[in-house]
Amino acid sequence: MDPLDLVSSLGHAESLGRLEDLPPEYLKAINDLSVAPLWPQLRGLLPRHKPARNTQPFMWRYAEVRPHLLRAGELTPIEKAERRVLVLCNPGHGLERLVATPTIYVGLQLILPGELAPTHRHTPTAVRFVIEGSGAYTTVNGEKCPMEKGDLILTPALNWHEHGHEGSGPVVWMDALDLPMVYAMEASYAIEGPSQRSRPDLDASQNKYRRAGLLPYASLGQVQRPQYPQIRFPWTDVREALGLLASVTPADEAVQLAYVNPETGQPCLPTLGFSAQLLRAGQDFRPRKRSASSVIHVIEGRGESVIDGTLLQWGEGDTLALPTHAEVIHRATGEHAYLFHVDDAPMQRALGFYEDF
Ligand code: 1HN
Repeated sequence: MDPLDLVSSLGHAESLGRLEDLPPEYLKAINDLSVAPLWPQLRGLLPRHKPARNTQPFMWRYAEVRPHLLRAGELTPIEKAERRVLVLCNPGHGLERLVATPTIYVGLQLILPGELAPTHRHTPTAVRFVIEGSGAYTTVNGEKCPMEKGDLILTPALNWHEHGHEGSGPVVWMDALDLPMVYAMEASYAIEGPSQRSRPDLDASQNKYRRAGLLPYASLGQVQRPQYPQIRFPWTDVREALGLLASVTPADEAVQLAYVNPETGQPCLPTLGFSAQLLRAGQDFRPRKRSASSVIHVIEGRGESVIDGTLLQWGEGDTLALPTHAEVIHRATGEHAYLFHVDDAPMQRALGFYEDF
């Protein structure tokens, strides 16, 4: 049977009534009551089989953005910025909405030696992924986390955080936040607070959760587990773990590690998911199509991706946006490449509709 006949046999019209089909006085009467008919908009809200997407497959080249970020360091003192950030805006959403994908905000943040980005906490959840430089730190609820290249640092919703820089040279990191969702919920706000520098608890979660399979003994008896036991995930450990995983993973399978809560094995944050991938040289990697949107940051290496037919050739420091339901091929050209993924799969799972195909 023709699929269109099947649709009509199920009682679904191919096209629904339009606004113009309604008498103007009827429309005015209901509009005056702040009421609108659903059917002219129904197919737009619920397209058949695949969502409508404005997000473009897109790439921001680090080499192109970096000079402007450094210039911002000259143009705008930290006191006038609080957070000196250039936001990566997906062209499919324009420059106003400040989104890389519908759910993921991404910015590149610069801190210079001696600067302090003051303490605050807010309802959106954030992570930092360090791109270059050394000697900066983020203090999260009193825990002082060093920031070295490739480190992932979590600042969960409503956790106090501030950034400082005790080294030399610029430090740049990528911020990823669930801000678009929280803002859409009309729930986004911040509170400023005093510096936490008086009570630094140096990198405590790193020392407690040093190795997979080993937990602080006392935590076994805890009825209430800490919501965010591990705050920092150092790149040196993740890179080594990826190398070991690669050595036992068949050539046609993904070498990818999820950043999880070590107490529960669940994604380390409730809204966004994070993973690191070793892309082996010289072979195409075709992940399953996913309902989640995502952002990929190139930690090391060179390569190219075809995303919904768009070819993006990437190198170290570049950042890519992937729409929901994207058809994706990645390949490393040259040596192995290392990718950091941010996705909204945890949010989609919580809402009950995450799919991969
Ligand atoms: C924020 O708090 C930081 O703490 C960075 O470094 C970027 C973007 C939007 C809202 C809050 C930070 C942010 C942000």
